[in-house]
Amino acid sequence: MAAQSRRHPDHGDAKHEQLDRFRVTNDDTALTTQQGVRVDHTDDSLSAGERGPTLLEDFHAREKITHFDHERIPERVVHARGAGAYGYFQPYDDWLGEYTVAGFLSDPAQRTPVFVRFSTVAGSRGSADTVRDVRGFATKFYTDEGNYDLVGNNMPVFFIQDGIKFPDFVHAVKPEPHNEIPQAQSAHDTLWDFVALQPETIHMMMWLMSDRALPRSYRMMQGFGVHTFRLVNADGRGTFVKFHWTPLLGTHSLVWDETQKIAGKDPDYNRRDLWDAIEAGHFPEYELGVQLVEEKDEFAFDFDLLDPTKIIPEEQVPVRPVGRMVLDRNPDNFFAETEQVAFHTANVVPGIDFTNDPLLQARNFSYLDTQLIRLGGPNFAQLPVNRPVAPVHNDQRDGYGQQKIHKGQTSYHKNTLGGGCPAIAESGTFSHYTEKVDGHKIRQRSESFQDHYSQATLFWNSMSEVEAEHIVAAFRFELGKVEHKPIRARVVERLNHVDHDLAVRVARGIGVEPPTEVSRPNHGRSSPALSQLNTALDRPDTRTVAVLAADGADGAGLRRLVATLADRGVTAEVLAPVDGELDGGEHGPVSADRAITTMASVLYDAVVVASGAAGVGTLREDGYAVHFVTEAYKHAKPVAAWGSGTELLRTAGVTGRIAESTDVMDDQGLITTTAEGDALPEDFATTLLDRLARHRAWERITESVPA
Ligand code: HDE
Repeated sequence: MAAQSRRHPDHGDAKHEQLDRFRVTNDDTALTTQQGVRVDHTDDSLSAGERGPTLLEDFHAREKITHFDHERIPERVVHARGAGAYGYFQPYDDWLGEYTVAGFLSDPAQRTPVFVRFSTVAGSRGSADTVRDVRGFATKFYTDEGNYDLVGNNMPVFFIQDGIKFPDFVHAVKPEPHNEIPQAQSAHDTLWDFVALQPETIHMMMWLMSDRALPRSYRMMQGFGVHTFRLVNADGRGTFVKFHWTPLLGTHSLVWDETQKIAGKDPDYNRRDLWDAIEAGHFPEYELGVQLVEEKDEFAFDFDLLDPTKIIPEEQVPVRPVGRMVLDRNPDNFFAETEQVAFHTANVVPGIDFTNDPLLQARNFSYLDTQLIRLGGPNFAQLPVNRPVAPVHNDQRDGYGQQKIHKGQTSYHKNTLGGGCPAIAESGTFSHYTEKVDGHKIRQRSESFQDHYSQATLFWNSMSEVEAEHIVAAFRFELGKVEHKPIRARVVERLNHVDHDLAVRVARGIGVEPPTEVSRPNHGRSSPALSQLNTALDRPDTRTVAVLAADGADGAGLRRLVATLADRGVTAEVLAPVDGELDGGEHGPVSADRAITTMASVLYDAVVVASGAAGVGTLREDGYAVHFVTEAYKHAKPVAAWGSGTELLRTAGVTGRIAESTDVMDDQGLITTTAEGDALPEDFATTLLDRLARHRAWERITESVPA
């Protein structure tokens, strides 16, 4: 019952009441055809004799197979692989009411149901989660005034400035057309050919080569609306706005070697993490924040607010908190909900409007257009997940899959025969912002969009040493996969415009002559908000820890540790050479949650080795166990051991210092003590918790440790 109530939280949610009308189960039912005719046999076709031909008359077999033949719809051309969840959004207070009439953003009494779909971009529906890619972060707010879709990404800028280049960009990043290789990868010739020829991509490429492209979890990544949008208040006054989502658990990433291994060990890693967290009641939470710019300040920046390859540095315009989103319910059916959800940037409600950002303008065309083919016609807004909770009445009629039975004689405006209804609304309507526009018809981008490098340099300057190293390694990896050598050299030349040292470091790793001259001096400015090391580092909850143990393990110490971790919302799983019960000494048996061979260190946030001389002896002879520790250490994870468990660390070749007394030692995230049993000190667990909250021991040097 507890699990059930968690999955179906009762917060008077209008969207769930609506969805409930569509939910069906097969509990206590009999098999029927689509026509409701009961079926007594579905394993053998109707045939002329036991060994004879199948009869066309078999309507049940034909219907069953025909429906199956038509089960698939086209996957999204981008963002095909995703995972979704329901929840709600609620403003903290009413301060934003000064800037927008959108009640769901400014009335703290309103709790608006949402559906969020996270996604990768380049890969197909069945591709792995942990590839180097941008992540989609699309939110549908089912507001009382209609659906509002904030269709964002986990990076605040985009590859191109104008939507007309989007087909070119997507063709370049997707698998190459002649052999459909590589799947869900940016490390190939066509992407980098495009990048080298389109300098506006370079800022986004810095983000894509950074740790941002490898999120540890959808629950631990930021979201951005990317474009500058517009808020409109009751007086019709407009204010420019950028939207930010900030995860309460902090923004954290995996390391590259780890992501590649997870792609094989658990291709559903991020999707599973989201699902499991919600099932366990660890509801992901994000704070919505806004950067506001008065219209009079439109030209106060050294970049154009309409240019989606630019951020507004937070040090220039702070992010002001608006409210909180909680994701507390998994969908019931992946296809019906996560696959059929249809986002559209032009789904806006009163109080939110567009700007002339040329990327946004193209999106406002594309999203409706794409749903028409993907969902097979103009009635996709009637699919349960897409239905607004606000009433819908208009004169649009018919079309494939029409679900409504419109009564009455009229379906036109104006009419007298239908009493003039649906009538023109008099209040609560959307009125387009009355921006004055004037200009010649030209194909020409504004001069104010032409500085492609300053913010790429800003991003580079803002990285911590380890983040910068990861960026260099990523460029080396990706360009090292580019077969056509002149493309590598052209990208290095671009990087030389971002920062000379960056270009030289990348060139040295890919067999390209490093540039000798500085193409563009580094302006030296940085923005601390861009570094993930400045994220929340005080939340260990929802992390998972593997405890390696074998027969003879220290059951008393183990119980102490697991209890302290559980108190802080951290899950520990006991892994042993084989599944089942372990001898846990005088404190009775310990049950192993899984066999080591079914898991891998890359699926955990930290690894602990239990004390117990006999058990540790077994583990030291077990290559999987030894590798488990080495690999976690290599990936800068907290690695801990108590009592004789420390001997496995030595076998695993860790380079950090190991305690020689009962005092807990923390050497760059290597946490050890010789104590065991009931004497295992409390701060063994609390040190591990602190390290988990800080995510990784980035200061650890691991070059000599094998991967
Ligand atoms: Fe999209 N994008 N996009 N995009 N996008 C789609 O819509 C498109 C862009 C984003 O979970 C498609 O329903 C164009 C920026 C997300 O269902 C399509 C341009 C940003 C999702 C489309 C962009 C995004 C999409 C594919 C350049 C971040 C997944 C299927 C003008 C702010 C939504 C679909 C979901 C999906 C077009 C650029 C985010 C083809 C033409 C910038 C999160 O309509």
